[in-house]
Order: sequence, then structure tokens, then C-alpha cells
Amino acid sequence: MQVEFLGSFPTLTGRPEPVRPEFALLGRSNCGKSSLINYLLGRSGLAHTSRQPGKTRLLNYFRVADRYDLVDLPGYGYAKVSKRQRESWWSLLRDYLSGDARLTAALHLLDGRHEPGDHDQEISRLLRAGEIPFAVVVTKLDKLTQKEQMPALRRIIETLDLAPETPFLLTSARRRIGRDEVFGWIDEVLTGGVQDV
Ligand SMILES: Nc1nc2c(ncn2[C@@H]2O[C@H](COP(=O)(O)OP(=O)(O)OP(=O)(O)O)[C@@H](O)[C@H]2O)c(=O)[nH]1
Ligand SMILES: [Mg+2]
Repeated sequence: MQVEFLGSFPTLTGRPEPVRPEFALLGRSNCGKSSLINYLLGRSGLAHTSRQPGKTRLLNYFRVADRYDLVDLPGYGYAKVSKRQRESWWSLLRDYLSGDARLTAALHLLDGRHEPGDHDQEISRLLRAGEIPFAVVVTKLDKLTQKEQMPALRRIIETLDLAPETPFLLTSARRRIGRDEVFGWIDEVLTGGVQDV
């Protein structure tokens, strides 16, 4: 997989020119965005991961196979940074989603063990309001037993009030599960096979 790191950008202005379709990874802090990027792109340490929530502080752009960009964004909801910092990341995200319509599609990541929070609900609403195609990506599947999986998915569908046709991609960066499904979905979006839900 050919991957080019385009850089880290603290604000929306100054990002790379939107010359490729753009896919964003959105999710609460610590839900596993950076780990998923590293797993998908096959390079450990490409995106910074941490036990310490709040690790990703910038918009990180990765160009994949010269076809599209994947963007690793700061997670929302991390309690231990200052309120001001939290609010500034959140408003960056909101602007990112409602701003200039350059986003092709989004991957909304949710740690399968936790109930989606208020910010997750807001993100989901913003995606639908902006008619941005999205898939729900359940992360850390290795932490759920077989028996816990269905209830976890049902809880996400109910809390986020998702349409039944919303794509669900089940992943574990640790156990290396779900890569083909994620890339398959991205390909469908790129070839026009995915409708807004
Ligand atoms: N068991 C398990 N742990 C995971 C998995 N993916 C990530 N983690 C762990 O979850 C923690 C957070 O992972 P990150 O990838 O840094 O999460 P993030 O969403 O990028 O976090 P922020 O940058 O703070 O928004 C780390 O301790 C990871 O090792 C997974 O598939 N399984
Ligand atoms: Mg991160």
C-alpha cells in the first residue's frame, strides 16, 4: 500500500488543496482512530497512538495509493485537557463537517464497549444534516465476546437513531480484523455505489 504523509495541520486553513476525495475518521478520544489508521495502512506508528487519550491534536493527512486522503482527527470528549482546548477541538470538528463540503465520506468510529455519547449523537446528526455518506466503524472488537456483539450494535443503532441501511464495519486493530471491509466500503463510495443514508 503506497502511503504518503501529507502533514499535520492545526486549523482548517492551510490544509492541503482538496485535489483528492477525502475520508475522515471521527470518534471520541481513545476510541482507536490512530490505531485503525496504522492497521489499515500497514505501518505501525504512522499515526500517533496512545493509551493517553487526547493524543491526536492536529488534522493529519495521509494520501493513499495516490487516490484519496484519509484524515486522522483529534478525538472529542477527552476530559483531562482544559475546557478551552476541548471546545476548540470540538468547534474545529464541527467546522470541518459543516464547512466547505470537501469531505467525501466519513468513518464514524465507536468503541463497541461503550454507549455512544452526546458528542457521538451530534456527529451523527451533523453527518446526516450535511448529507455526508458515512459508515459506523465499531473498534476494539477483540474486547467484545461473541455474545456481547449484537447488543452492542443494537445499542449504537438505537442511541444514534441510525437508518437500518447504515453500513457497519467491525474492526480490531489489535487482532487485525476488518481491513478488507473498510477498504471495500471506501471503494464503493469512490465508485459511486454508496447512497446517502
Ligand atoms: N484491545 C484493543 N485496543 C485498542 C485497539 N485499537 C486501539 N486500542 C487501544 O486504545 C487506545 C487508544 O488508541 P488510539 O488509536 O490512540 O485512539 P485515538 O482514537 O486515536 O485517540 P485520540 O488521538 O486521543 O483521539 C490505545 O491504548 C490503543 O492501544 C483494538 O483494536 N483493540
Ligand atoms: Mg489519535
